[in-house]
Amino acid sequence: MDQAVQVGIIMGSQSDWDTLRHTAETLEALEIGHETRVVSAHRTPDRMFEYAEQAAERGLKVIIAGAGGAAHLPGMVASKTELPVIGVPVQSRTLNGVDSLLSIVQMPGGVPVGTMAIGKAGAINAALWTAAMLGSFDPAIQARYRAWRRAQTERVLADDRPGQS
Ligand code: RP5
Repeated sequence: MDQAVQVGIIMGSQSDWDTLRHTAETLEALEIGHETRVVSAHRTPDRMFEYAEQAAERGLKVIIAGAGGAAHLPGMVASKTELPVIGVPVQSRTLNGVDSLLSIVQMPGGVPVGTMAIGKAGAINAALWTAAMLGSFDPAIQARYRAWRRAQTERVLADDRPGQS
């Protein structure tokens, strides 16, 4: 069954894919339609503005934007769309992602970005937070999200001996 694309996953560089692929994989597990694009705030600013300006009319409901270092992509996209924007700070090589986190989280009042944790955890949680939000309006997504969380709990309960699995 074709899924309507509801979520745009964008990232500042090809090198961010190793982090943002966890967002895509989690959305796939939840059967939430999404697209992935490299859109750089600094190297392709015109593409960034075009993407942000057209996202809502193309039917997207949420934009997840990952970037590292001077991570301006989530904030700049948020400045050009009323869609909810979630920022994923990529773990940078030089400053371990603290630079990315601070660049994304410290938005001025009036232009919100929902900021996740640095790296893989943030990438997964961006997808789960999206499922929680879309699930408020879509019972099928909410049921899949509930099942995903339940399966996680069962996995942890089933394996309480560290170092065995
Ligand atoms: C940012 O610069 C990207 O989001 C990436 O995390 C970082 C480094 O990019 P590359 O030099 O690896 O292309 O814009």
